[in-house]
Amino acid sequence: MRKPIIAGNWKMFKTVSEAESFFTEVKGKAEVEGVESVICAPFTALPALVQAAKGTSIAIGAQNLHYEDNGAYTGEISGVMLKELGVKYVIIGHSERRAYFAESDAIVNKKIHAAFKHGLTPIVCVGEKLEEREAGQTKDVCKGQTEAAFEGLSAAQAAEVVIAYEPIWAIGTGKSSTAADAQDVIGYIRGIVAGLYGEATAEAVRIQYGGSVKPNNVAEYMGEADIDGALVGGASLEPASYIALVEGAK
Ligand code: G2H
Repeated sequence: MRKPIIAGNWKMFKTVSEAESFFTEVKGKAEVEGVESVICAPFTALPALVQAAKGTSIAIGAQNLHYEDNGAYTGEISGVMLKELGVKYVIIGHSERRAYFAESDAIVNKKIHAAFKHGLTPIVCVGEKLEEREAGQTKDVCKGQTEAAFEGLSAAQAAEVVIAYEPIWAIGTGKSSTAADAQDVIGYIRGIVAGLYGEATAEAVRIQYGGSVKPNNVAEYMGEADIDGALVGGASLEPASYIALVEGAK
């Protein structure tokens, strides 16, 4: 049985003090038996959140890492640094990183290997652009991104990966994929993993849907056989909304 996982992706929102007050409000509430609750915050807020999350079941994640451990990479943060902080998850290959920071499939793959090297669990984003969807290329795009992401991973590592299927046209737009359409693509992605590693690994991999998930639609997605949770941006920023998302994933 795969444990559902709700991950808030705060993107470039919240100062340290804002993050601390958010956490005070969700502590004990965004903690639901049988659901994994993860907050992926800006780097600056991670130390305070890791401290605040001690003794709770809420895990803390970063939104990016560099694939090298250290070096002359001005402005970057490595897996070594995140691991020492006590961060558990790291989002890799979000479409905003791919679009605005030129992250290729090859870089995404290197970052996934770096995450595993340092005991971090990667949340790997895949998904098609609007024009790709309209051209009927959704599954081909997801296949290419998934196969490139998993290149060189062992079956044990592959089983640990969390995939987030995020159709780019649905991100922050208020337009969400229907649960049935999301299930169709996510079931297909699980089949890609089965082709690479076999059925047992594919059954273990958790695949989230992401793109305008809200408290009022999360249960619909969770009702689908292959959807194991959600990666949520805008609706994860308010404590009451985040709590409702975690409760909705039961
Ligand atoms: C997609 C998602 C979070 P939102 O980027 O990863 O954001 O829920 O605001 O569409």
